[in-house]
Amino acid sequence: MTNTALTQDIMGPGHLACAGCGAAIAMRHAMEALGPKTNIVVPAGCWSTFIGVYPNSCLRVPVMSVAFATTAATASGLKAGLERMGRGEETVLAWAGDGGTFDIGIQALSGAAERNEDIIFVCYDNEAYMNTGIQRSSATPPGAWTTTTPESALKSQRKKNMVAIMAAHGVPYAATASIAYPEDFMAKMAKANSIRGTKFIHLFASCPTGWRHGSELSVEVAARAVKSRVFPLYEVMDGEEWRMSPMPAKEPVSEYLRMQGRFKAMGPEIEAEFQRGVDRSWKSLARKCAPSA
Ligand SMILES: Cc1ncc(C[n+]2csc(CCOP(=O)(O)OP(=O)(O)O)c2C)c(N)n1
Ligand code: SF4
Repeated sequence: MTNTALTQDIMGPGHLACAGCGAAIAMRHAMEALGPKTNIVVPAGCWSTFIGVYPNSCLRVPVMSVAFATTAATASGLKAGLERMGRGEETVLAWAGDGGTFDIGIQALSGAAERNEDIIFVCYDNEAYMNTGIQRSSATPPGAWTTTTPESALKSQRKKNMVAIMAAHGVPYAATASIAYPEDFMAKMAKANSIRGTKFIHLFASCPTGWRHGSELSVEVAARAVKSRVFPLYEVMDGEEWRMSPMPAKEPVSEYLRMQGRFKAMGPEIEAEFQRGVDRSWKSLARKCAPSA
């Protein structure tokens, strides 16, 4: 898909992200789906820095930059304020990295989900704290190098299952998406926008700087994550109805791993364990998505 398919032009030129940044690509598609009546809340992270300095934001909608832990709380308050002003039909989009979602933002997000606040929360997941120099987060996959998991001590813990956590809150809508499948991502954003209550999108967004791959490979890396079932695409309605999105045939994880410098110290044993972990997660997801008898 080329940018000619994007008509709303809400994200203008001039952002300061690295070339090939998946999180930058993603915002164009998100805004295409949501339209101009959107208010965005962004915590500390790469997006809060590369968005530009007021009045030169690359986004042509209101944006609030907030403290790291407060994204969902601020988004909740913003929505309440808009409703009070008679602008309740406007969308509030919280847009946070994995550090700001899986780790530091999870308390406020859980609170907002429990209250079923009418917000869309997108976690652009680049699997580490990129803006402060590539530190491990609870979204970093096992076997990955980061500056806090050096080659001598690669990450061993599994990745937190954030969609399952949100589904356990019973939110009306939760889904995964990828920058490599923009039509699917935009359809999920539009669907989220049509539902009242808390919506959560877990978006896989490659980071050439932190993942150690060429900037021209960002979309291909993200596509291989889906094809190898490292990052399957699915939706969960009301925390109960799990549905797989259409996906390509399965590939082994080896090519996905080989494309990225962050996995280069892995070795065959850790790679085999990585593949087993992916297969286990897939089986568990397939069970949840299977129509009940
Ligand atoms: C309470 C608090 N702790 C730490 C920081 C420093 N900090 C700013 S951005 C950032 C990393 C954000 O990581 P993530 O949310 O994954 O977003 P990314 O940088 O990957 O876009 C950190 C640790 C901060 N601003 N506030
Ligand atoms: S470090 Fe990664 S996430 Fe941050 S701007 Fe660069 S490519 Fe994007």
